Amino acid sequence: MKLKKVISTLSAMSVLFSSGAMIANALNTVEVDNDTIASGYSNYNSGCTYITGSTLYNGDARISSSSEHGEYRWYFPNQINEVCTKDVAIFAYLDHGEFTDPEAKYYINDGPSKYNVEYVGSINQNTALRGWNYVAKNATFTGVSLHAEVRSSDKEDSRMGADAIRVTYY
Ligand SMILES: [Ca+2]
Repeated sequence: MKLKKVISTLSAMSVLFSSGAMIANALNTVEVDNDTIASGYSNYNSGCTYITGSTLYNGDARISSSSEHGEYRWYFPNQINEVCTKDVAIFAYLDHGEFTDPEAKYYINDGPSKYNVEYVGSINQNTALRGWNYVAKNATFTGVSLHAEVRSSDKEDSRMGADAIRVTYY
């Protein structure tokens, strides 16, 4: 294989990986959107306002105030039981001009209490792609998992957005 071909193959692989398209042997993928009355999701938020807009996933999202700490929990429709160490990857749907948190932090529930959470990674929402973004993956010990969570970094003049989220165990 010529060097040029190798390089183009490698860069294609890195594009696939960074976009999150390469999730080999995915065991379980959960996608959850916001807590509209019609959605059936019993999500939780603290310090987040409900907004609507045409670029948002299903036309809605939550956003934190720039002067207040914001948190948002997406509850899964079914409890995930992966009682061993698993890699978990988080993807976030972000497409709104006011999602500007430079370090929105994502967590995964990994125990019976809602306070059992493990940090997975962060993303700069201000420079994120429009649409689905790969946030991070991490090896977690998942006993039972009922939700994913995002917390604002509380950096000055920034607002954390919470739209749809996708969590993949593999
Ligand atoms: Ca939404």
